[in-house]
Amino acid sequence: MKIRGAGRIARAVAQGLRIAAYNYRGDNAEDFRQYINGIAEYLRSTRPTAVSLPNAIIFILHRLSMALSDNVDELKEVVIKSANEFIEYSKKATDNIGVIGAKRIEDGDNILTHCNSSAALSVIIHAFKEGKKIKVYNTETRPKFQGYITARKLLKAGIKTTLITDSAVRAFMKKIDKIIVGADTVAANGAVVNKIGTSQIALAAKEANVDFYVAAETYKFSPATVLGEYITIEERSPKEVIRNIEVPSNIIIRNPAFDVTPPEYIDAIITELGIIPPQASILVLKEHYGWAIRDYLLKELSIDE
Ligand code: RI2
Repeated sequence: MKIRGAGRIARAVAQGLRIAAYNYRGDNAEDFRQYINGIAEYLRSTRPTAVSLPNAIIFILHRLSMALSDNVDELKEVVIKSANEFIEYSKKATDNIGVIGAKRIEDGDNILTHCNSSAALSVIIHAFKEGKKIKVYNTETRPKFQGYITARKLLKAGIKTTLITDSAVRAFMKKIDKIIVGADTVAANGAVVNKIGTSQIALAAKEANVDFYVAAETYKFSPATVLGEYITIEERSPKEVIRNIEVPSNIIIRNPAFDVTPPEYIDAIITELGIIPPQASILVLKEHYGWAIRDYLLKELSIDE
């Protein structure tokens, strides 16, 4: 939790593999491949929900598997270069989402956002920089209160911001013109996994006929879901929920960190390549992750190419 935000987590993982490759001191290519795969597995195990994390890993490992060289220095270079490429792409994608998404924001809009998403903030801040007079309502986002980070960033950008409790969302819905949230994972059917509470906001938005947008880079789309894999929702410590409150010792506390918003509740997904209806997620996956879907399939069926 020291590194928050699905995009930032993915870049941190790419950086981790880059450091690992740089620090490798052996001269055996097979040993190097095993060492990188081991570190990739360890990094993969750190957080279960955001697909940006395994997507950063498979991007780099795929390049490594395509490199036929037996020279360790050359293989190290492949890992370092592809990690750099991923990090650069990721930063640019967040910016591009801002440029594209800002077109959907109108002068005078009241926007609601939840948690702390760089992609969603990119849209809001771009629209504001274009001169659109917007106001933002943002949720506290229990239990980790990432909404305070969002409020600070919005205020720093000069945007008028009102912080509300998560449970106040429906009470404020009449004031809201648009909702923009980020994503940790987008499934093949267009369902979006994001910080807990997102699906309730989407439900309230649907009822009030308020547009609900998701800002997500294409590496937040999950190739494994094409093959029927479920997305694991991270369940975190009850201590995050109770903090300093006295509770009975036999109380049961649940603390899922994310929830699933079905595609019917989402008006559009803003990606760095354009705005798509959630139902078109499968096309993004087939076009940009065809190779990954194939790799997963070959591994699952234990087929040698
Ligand atoms: P960006 C965050 O989860 C939030 O759920 C946020 O909406 C999502 O990642 C996307 O954030 P966490 O990783 O990549 O903080 O848009 O648990 O910054």
